[in-house]
This record gives sequence, C-alpha cells and structure tokens, in this order.
Amino acid sequence: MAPRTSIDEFKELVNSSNRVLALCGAGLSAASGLPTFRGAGGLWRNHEPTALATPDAFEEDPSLVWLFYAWRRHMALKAKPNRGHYALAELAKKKDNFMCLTQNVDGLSPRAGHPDTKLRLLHGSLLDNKCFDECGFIDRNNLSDPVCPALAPAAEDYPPDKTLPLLDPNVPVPPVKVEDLPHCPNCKTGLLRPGVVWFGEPLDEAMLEEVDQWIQEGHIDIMLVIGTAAAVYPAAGYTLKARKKGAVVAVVNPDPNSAAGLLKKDFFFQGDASEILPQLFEGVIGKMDDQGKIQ
Ligand code: BJW
Ligand code: ZN
Repeated sequence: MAPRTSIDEFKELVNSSNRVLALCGAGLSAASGLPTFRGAGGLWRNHEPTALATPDAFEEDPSLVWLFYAWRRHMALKAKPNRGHYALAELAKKKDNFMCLTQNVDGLSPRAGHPDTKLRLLHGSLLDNKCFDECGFIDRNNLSDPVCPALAPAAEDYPPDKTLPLLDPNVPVPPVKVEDLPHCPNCKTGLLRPGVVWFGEPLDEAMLEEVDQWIQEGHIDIMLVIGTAAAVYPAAGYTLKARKKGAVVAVVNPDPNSAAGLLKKDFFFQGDASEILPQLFEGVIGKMDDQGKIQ
C-alpha cells in the first residue's frame, strides 16, 4: 500500500509530535555539493568510495586513502550547510525530545548550529584524526587544509569547468611518501588516520547504548529517514527500532526505490532534502529564506 505524500498532513503531525528521531545520510549534504557514496555520487578516480573506507585499504595503501580523505576534508571545509541542515538544527532547538543520528562525517550539521546534545555522529568526523595503531590519541576538529604539506594535491582549488588532476584516473596518483603522512604525536610510531568509522569497525559503544536508551524511553511519534540509502548497519536498523516504538516513518529522498517497505500510514517525500525539510517543519520552525535563516 502506497505511503502518504501530503506535506500539509505531515506538517500537522510534526506540530503535534513529541518524540522525533531522525536518521540522515549523504543525500542531506548533496545540495551542499558533496557527493554521495552510492549511485550518482560515483567513483573517486577509479575506486568505489566504499572500497577505500576500510582498515585493509588503509593498511595496503595509506597514501592513496589519505589523498581520498584529504580531498573529502577539503570539499567539506569549503562546503556550506544547506537549508536541510538548518531546518533540522532549528527543529532540534524547538523540540525537547528530538534526536538526530547522522551518518555524515562532513561537519555540516554542527556548522548549521545543530545542538550537540541532539546530534550523534554515528560514523565519526572527517575533521578528527586518530592513531591507526590505536594508542588512544585523537586530535578533534582539526581544520588544517591540507592536513599536512604532502597532501596538498588533494586540497587544490580548481576552476569548476576543469577536472582536478587528482580526480582524473588517467593522471598518475601524486607520489606521497608514507613517512610524509601525519604521524601520531603520542606513540610516535603509528600513522594518523581519519577519525571516521570504516567497514568492519565498531561504532562508539557508549554512543550506541545512549541512542538505544533514548529509543527505549517512550513512544516515538516520527522517524525521519533523510537522504540515506539505508544500506549500512547498524544505522539502517534504527528505522525498525523506531517502528517498534510506534513511529510513523517519513522518508525524504529523490529515489523512488527508497520508499520500499513504507506502509500506508507512513510518508514519502520524493526530492531534495534541502528543499523539502524547511517545508515539512515550517509549522514548528517558521518560514526559512534561501540562505537558511528563519524570517
Ligand atoms: C538525496 C539527495 C538529495 C541524493 N536529498 N536525498 C547487518 C547486516 C549486514 C551487514 C552488516 C550488519 N551489521 C553490520 C554489517 C557490516 C557493515 C555493513 O553494514 N555492511 C553493509 C554494506 C551491508 N557494517 C559495518 O561494518 C559497521 N560496523 C559494524 O557493524 O561493526 C560491528 C563490529 C562490532 C565489534 C567489533 C567489530 C565490528 C560500520 C559501518 C561504517 C560505514 N562507514 C562509511 C564510511 C565512513 C567514512 C567515510 O565517510 O568515508 O559510512 S560507508 C558509507 O556508507 C558512509 C556512510 O555514512 C554510509 C551510509 O551511506 P549513505 O549516507 O546512505 O549514502 P549513500 O550514498 O548510500 O546514499 C545516499 C542517498 O541519498 C541515496 O538514497 C540517494 O538517493 C539520496 N540522495 N541526493 C535527499 N538531494
Ligand atoms: Zn599513537
């Protein structure tokens, strides 16, 4: 049975809701110019982005993986939060019982002013660097760009009509010596690596427990699923957990396939999160202008 699509009906539900959970993915940042992982987001050089997001890939070629992440950091630092990030941040300020779980590592939700008590970075942050040898060292919110001089080819600004040489698979990968990559200042032996969660690595256990506790605390009115293919676990499992607490599920995504599994009582809003979210929350946050400011 097809889900509901009426913005007005959903606005009423948001107005009257108490506990709201959101799960966000790369599509939330698409309007800020950041590529997604799967589908249209495409390859990085000739690599699947997810194939570079593993400890094995880093072990095998730390210079290549660092170039990929140094480029992602550069893009994220240059990007601006969009109206979708601002709408969620405003909703978080207005609703006491709102929790936003983001899989995004780009720092755009924090930069939109999303209160950190109502935001959990499930997959870490591109701006944190930690020791690959797991001595416990972590350097949080490091804004250096490039992250070190050897990674400068990944942080070049290039005219929009030209391809950055690093992104052209026909141009050889710039030579970056492992000894020139950032090293751990604590143990002195380990390489630093991006503070993100790669495949096969556990998410922060305390954070997961806290999220589960929040979910168990009571009935959930709405589960928002925004800009995610919901293909990666444990993140994708939160929709079912919220359903078990009574939630109506609302998916915001341009891909019609992302509505699979929705029920008649649920909602599907097909399109760009940066356009749709300000409309959905308008009754609570007010009207938002093109820059993401509430009028
Ligand atoms: C728009 C839009 C617009 C476009 N507006 N929308 C259960 C079953 C099966 C497997 C597993 C399982 N549990 C665990 C696993 C294994 C694995 C896993 O899930 N594998 C799957 C592939 C099946 N999970 C793990 O390994 C996790 N770890 C773990 O479980 O540890 C257990 C453990 C315990 C104890 C010891 C050891 C281990 C870790 C997962 C980490 C994922 N990491 C990445 C990389 C992060 C770093 C980086 O950024 O590089 O996270 S992978 C990548 O996928 C990234 C993303 O956060 C994540 C999700 O992607 P997302 O956000 O959904 O993006 P896309 O591109 O897939 O989708 C974008 C969507 O946006 C699309 O739908 C578009 O249509 C839409 N869109 N424009 C709105 N304008
Ligand atoms: Zn170390």
